[in-house]
This record gives sequence, structure tokens and C-alpha cells, in this order.
Amino acid sequence: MASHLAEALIALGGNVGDVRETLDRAVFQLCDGSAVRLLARSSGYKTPPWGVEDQPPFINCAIVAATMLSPQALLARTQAVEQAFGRDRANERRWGPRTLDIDIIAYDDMAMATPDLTLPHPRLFERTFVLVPLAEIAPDRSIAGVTVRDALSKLDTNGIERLPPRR
Ligand code: A4P
Ligand code: MG
Repeated sequence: MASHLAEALIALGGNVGDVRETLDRAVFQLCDGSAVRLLARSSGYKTPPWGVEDQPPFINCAIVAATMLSPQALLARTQAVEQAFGRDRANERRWGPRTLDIDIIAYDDMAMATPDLTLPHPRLFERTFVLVPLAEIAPDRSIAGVTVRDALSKLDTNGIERLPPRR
């Protein structure tokens, strides 16, 4: 465990099953209020599939969390939550359909590249499905020297639809 509180930006999404329900439950399970504390959560967004385009649209959201976990421990925790919601890596293709995907977008201003974990997330600046939800809750947060707002302004957000609150 890290001895201080870090701020993590986390992106969640899925396109198999009742994704909005899955996202609610996943955020609740991930953010237990002690090791990981939820600071902000974006709306849900319906987003066109990125990477592999012949699959159903995704629903994505983003959260900001305060955590005393190290980046590696946070990754282990996000992967445990993915598994709890039926993620089955053995039968998936890269960028293909999935019940739940959780990516760590940034952890404080840490930069690292290990086989298991790259920070900030290497493809974040290409992904409106990450930046649109993040811009709702952390537009001024800077990642690798670029604010979320500025990063998003370079992309085409056509086809992304903000969903109304569930209740
Ligand atoms: N990994 C390395 N760095 C990180 C990090 N910062 N956060 C490693 C999380 N994981 C990280 O992940 C593969 C490995 O990446 C993990 O084992 C972890 O050790 P994966 O979830 O199996 O992802 P992948 O499919 O191999 O590739 P990638 O690029 O991570 O894709 P995504 O983001 O998981 O892609 N379109 C829309 N609209 N919305 C989506 O949410 N998601 C995907 C899935 C494709 N298209 C999408 C969406
Ligand atoms: Mg992933």
C-alpha cells in the first residue's frame, strides 16, 4: 500500500448484458469507501464501438477516486471487479465485446510502463469514450501535461450520447 492518498482516474465500459446495472454495481464494489473512495462519477454515455467496429455500442462512464492502494494493487482490484461481473478474458478478442472493462487512465501524475500496467493509459488521447465522460467530471485535470478539455477538443465526438440518470 502507498502511504498517501493518490487520485486515480478510472474509465469503465461494457457492451454485453445490462451494462448500466453492471456499471452501478461495479462502481459500488470498486469504491468501498476506504481503500478506494469515490470522489466523482460521470453520467453514462452510449458510445460507438472503437477499435473493432462490428459490435454493439458501448456504455461508458468515468470516475475520480482517492485511493491508498498502489497502482498495481488498484489494477488487481479493478481486475477482480471485472471478473466478478463475468469478464472472461480467455474467450475474448482484443477490443471486442465484453460485460465490463475497467481501465486506469491516470494515477496522480505517475508515468510508468511495465508489462501489466502503463500509466497514463497509452490510448487515452485517441478515445472519446474515455475523454467525454472524464471531461464532465475533471475537465481541468492535466494528464501528461494536457488538460482533459484540451485533449477532447482535438477529437470528433459525433455519435456519443449522454444518457439520462437511471433514477
Ligand atoms: N494494462 C496496461 N495498462 C493498463 C491500465 N492503465 N489500465 C493491461 C488497465 N489495464 C492496463 O487489458 C489488457 C491488459 O492491459 C490488462 O491485462 C492490463 O494488465 P484488456 O482490458 O484486456 O484490454 P484489451 O482489449 O486488450 O485492450 P485495451 O486497449 O486496453 O482496450 P480496452 O480499452 O480494454 O478496449 N469502444 C467503446 N466505445 N467503449 C469501450 O469501452 N472498449 C474496448 C475494449 C474497445 N472498444 C471500445 C471500448
Ligand atoms: Mg481494459
